[in-house]
Amino acid sequence: MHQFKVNAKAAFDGAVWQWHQEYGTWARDDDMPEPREMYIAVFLEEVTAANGPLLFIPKSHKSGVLQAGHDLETTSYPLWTLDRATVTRLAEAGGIVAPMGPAGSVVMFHGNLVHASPPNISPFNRTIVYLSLCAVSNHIRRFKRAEWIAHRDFTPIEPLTDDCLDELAAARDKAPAL
Ligand SMILES: O=C(O)CCC(=O)C(=O)O
Repeated sequence: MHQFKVNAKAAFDGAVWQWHQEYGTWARDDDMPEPREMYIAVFLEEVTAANGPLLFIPKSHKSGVLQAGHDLETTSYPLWTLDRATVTRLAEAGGIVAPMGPAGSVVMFHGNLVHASPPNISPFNRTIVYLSLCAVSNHIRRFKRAEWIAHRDFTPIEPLTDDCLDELAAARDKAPAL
């Protein structure tokens, strides 16, 4: 896992994320060899049309790594962002969708999928946890960004059993009350 982050897009103040591809940043900043990265988003709060949902351009991941410019100003996080002509061309072909759902919903998407999100002008917070993952053999080769942004522990993730949360809850229930 190369990155684990919490994007708290706060009510009224949550800011824009410009159009970009995840792998565009991993390739250019961190020298990840192949676009074999996946992104997992876990909604900690309900995501609606009003509170700054993610916006996806369906099938845009099939276009490979698109030309991009390094945006250090308009986002709270340096990103390799796509120009308007590219976004227009892709959106005219594939449309734009916003994955929405209640807290606990999970979205998995390819590292080359073009996405963005608008500001959150609503009175409702929109917190999403993101995991950036890729095959261990494809780990980043350049260590330019801070370790807390681009993790360098390449230990494979071990899957737990399907009922691991039940086991945890049972252990907790058995523990003596303090
Ligand atoms: O959380 C958001 O609104 C956008 C996040 C995003 O695009 C990213 O983390 O790359």
